[in-house]
Amino acid sequence: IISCILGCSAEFYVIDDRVGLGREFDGIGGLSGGGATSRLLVNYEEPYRSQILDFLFKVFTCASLHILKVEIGGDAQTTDGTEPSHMHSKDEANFFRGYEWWLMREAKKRNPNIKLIGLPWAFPRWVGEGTQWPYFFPNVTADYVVTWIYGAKQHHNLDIDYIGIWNENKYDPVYIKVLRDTLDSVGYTNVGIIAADGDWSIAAAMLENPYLNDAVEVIGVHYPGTKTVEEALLTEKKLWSSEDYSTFNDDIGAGCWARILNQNNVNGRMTSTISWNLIASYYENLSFGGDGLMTAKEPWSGHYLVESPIWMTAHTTQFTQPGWFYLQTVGNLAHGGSYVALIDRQGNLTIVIETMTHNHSQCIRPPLPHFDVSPQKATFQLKGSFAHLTDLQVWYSKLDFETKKDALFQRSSPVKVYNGSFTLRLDVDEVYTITTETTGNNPPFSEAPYFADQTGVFEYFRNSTDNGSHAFTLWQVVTERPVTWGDYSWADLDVSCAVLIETPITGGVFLAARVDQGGESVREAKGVFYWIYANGTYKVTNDIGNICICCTLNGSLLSIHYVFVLKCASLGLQGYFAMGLLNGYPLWKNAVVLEPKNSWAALGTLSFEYAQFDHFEVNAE
Ligand code: 147
Repeated sequence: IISCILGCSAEFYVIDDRVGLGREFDGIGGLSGGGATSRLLVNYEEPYRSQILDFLFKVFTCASLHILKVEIGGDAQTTDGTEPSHMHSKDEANFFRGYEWWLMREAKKRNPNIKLIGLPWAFPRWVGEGTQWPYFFPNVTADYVVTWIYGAKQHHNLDIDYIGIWNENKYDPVYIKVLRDTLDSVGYTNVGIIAADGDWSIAAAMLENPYLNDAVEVIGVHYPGTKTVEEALLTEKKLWSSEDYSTFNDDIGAGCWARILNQNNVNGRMTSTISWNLIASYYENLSFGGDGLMTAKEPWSGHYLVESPIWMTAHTTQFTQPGWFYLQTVGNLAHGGSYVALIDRQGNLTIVIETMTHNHSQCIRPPLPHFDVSPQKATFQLKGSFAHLTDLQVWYSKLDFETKKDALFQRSSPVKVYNGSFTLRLDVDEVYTITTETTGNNPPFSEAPYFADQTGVFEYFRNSTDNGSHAFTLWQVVTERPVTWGDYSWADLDVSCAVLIETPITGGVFLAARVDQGGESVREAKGVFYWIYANGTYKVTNDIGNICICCTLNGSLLSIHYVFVLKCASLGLQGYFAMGLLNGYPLWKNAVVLEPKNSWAALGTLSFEYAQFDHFEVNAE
């Protein structure tokens, strides 16, 4: 954020709530299913599984999603696997199959206000009465779907907010009406119908058919390419991109996601965008591998990846909520990119700006028409309720395709607002959130780049007493000596370890005790070092270098000659005296150690070489 250098001129953008509000914002979401996209997540062990769920759902933490959409399992293959139905046959029901119930519960735990959506991709054969058509007996299908909503409440205390028809398939106005009536008849009047999770064609039908129009609360389309159609606008219904993205989650995927999150509203008046998929938790060589906001496909190792689309999500989700309103003053930037502004009508304002370039923001579909984006200066003029603001919080990302060193959801110093306006110098492939909200949170980036703490912990700190050039400091936050790893007070002890030297003749390993230095000064460490060499000799030194304290410097060991098997070495310290064993055989003893008196135990190698260690044990008094 830089003020103008001579000669540059900024374009002006007005942010004003006096001209009236735009559409109500319904939230950003992720889709589990369609199908089996979360399959591996459920097998992660703790704490990893909870960490992943926090990254997705915990409020003001990373993705902080507003919406979770799940597949209503239909016993059929639906892209990356099968999800089980709650009713394999007409006269049985089980609401504990699969993992979507569990996922919805976990999401609710982390965000009680998260909106839940269910949508069938497929149905068990009995629902179609033996056909491939679920609308022959609309009551049967409606009962089947409403039973799922009932089971969610009854067995998991989950309130489903929206229900869909049949993913990317034909809809039937009669079925939609029957579904609405069935929902109402059992008291689910608050459950809204989304239709038809395909193209925009239902909009024209709604204009013709008042019953259909009444029954549908949200027109949900897939992969709209940020555009809408005239009929959809004429219905005056909520318009959602109820499935979108489906792009590999590298930085181009992040560019796609950042662009459509803004432009689905700017160009298409849509008020919700839902990512297929929530999390890539399926084997990568299945269809559309890696097309999730993050990746967790190795439950056996616990490894998972928080990919850049998670941070693009945070730019909107951490500073808005469903029920906020878009302002009418949203739009495109003069030199490419877009901005949206949202308000909560209680004084809070969030502006999200993106400048994604064409080649760095292509989604899987539809094809993206050419456009240009170039660096630009943008002056935002705050009017109406926001004219009086004096400073705003700033969050920043840059997808850097040249250096590959991204800035992801970084907090910057607040921007000063002078006479209602502020100016940003925008480069390409960036996202800015400019907001009154102070709740933003970026937990995994508490450390400054390249610093590796050795003693104490140094965290990024927002120094609120200094709004000038020191608004962000590095803050040492440990104020008491921690219960350290290892025991700094170890004095009299036995250390033992099975060791395997892999380098013949020149290789070597050590076991040590009373080691008084680590980190940067480890080269000056003193202690008792018991060295074992591949050439069949050993040595005992008082430092990590070579001050010998044991006279058998060149002592030859009968059995130590390099062999590729583990040998058991032990080192014993008692007062001023040290002794060493190899494979239980006392090799040396009564070596005198005056200093240091106590400290860490350690193991290591003679040089940068392969060696193996097993059963490291410390027995201290
Ligand atoms: C969607 C499905 O709804 C998802 O379950 C998942 O399969 C996703 C993967 O990208 O795709 O279905 C579509 C498949 C193809 C197109 C659009 C949606 N298409 O070719 O336009």
